[in-house]
Amino acid sequence: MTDTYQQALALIEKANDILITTHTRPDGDACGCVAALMQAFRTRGQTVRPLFVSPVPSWYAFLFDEKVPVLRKDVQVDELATGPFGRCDLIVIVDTNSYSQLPHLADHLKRIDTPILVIDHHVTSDGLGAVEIVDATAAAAGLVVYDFFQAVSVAITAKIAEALFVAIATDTGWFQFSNTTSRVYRCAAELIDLGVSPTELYDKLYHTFSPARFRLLVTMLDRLELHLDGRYAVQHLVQEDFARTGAAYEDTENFINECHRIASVVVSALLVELKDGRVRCSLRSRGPVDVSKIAAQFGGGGHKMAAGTFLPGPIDHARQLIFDEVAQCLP
Ligand SMILES: [Mn+2]
Repeated sequence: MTDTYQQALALIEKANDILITTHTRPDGDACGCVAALMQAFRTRGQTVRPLFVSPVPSWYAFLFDEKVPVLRKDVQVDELATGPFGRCDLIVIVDTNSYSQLPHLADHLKRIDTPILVIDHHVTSDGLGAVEIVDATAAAAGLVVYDFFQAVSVAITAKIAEALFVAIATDTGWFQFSNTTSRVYRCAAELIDLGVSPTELYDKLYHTFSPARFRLLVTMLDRLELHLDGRYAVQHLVQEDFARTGAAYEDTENFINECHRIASVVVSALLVELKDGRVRCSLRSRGPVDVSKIAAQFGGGGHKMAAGTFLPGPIDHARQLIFDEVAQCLP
């Protein structure tokens, strides 16, 4: 067993009351890892308190036995030190190691001296953890959790296997993205042997649109613009679109991938106007452009093929900012 695994295990064994969290806009990897770790900790008899900085999308809710509380909605920032969350003696952060990904929780984390264990697969790191299990070669944090469970002999129940499968399958675009290595397939195969039904999960994850979400998708597709010889695709959604369709902000998850069905598209951007007027920009790349560098220009981050950042509004201004950066990468 590696030193890092040993240190992580030591932290976990000492803990009675564990707060577990993940990045804003939690995706399948984030939700799957949190659900898997919660199961494992609870089996050990530990108290586990999940706390997210934004809501669990409805299509991942089946992973959890309870409704996961959201900071500033169900739990206020000043309750973190005084309420039940103040009693926790270990904080586990998965699928991120960046303060910017933990809005409103970051300041609390900087202030306290509760040990933090980070389990992540991103290159971007603020070094949040006292102990950090980070594997930037892993396609999903779910693989990092899986390897850790194997190394420290955590029994992977069917429920844990399902959560880890969701983590791995979603971060690889259901085994379609270029990060889908033999390691991914091997792990998926092990999880299937432990009781996962991929067909059932696929239905739960991908055939779940509400009519409102579908109408929002149609609106976005209708706004598609192709630039730079069809290599750059940009789409946007504004607040009025959410009001008109009845869809929610988290409904935009994975929308950006749709335009990559167009053969010429190398880089894509989806700009979503937020309630506060800022614009959330998601970026995807297929090919040589490293979109995490574009995101980093504006204080964001991510991976080579998938990244995101916040931009000042209005939407036309944000679109120009991103276009100028993309144009430099696609001469
Ligand atoms: Mn991930």
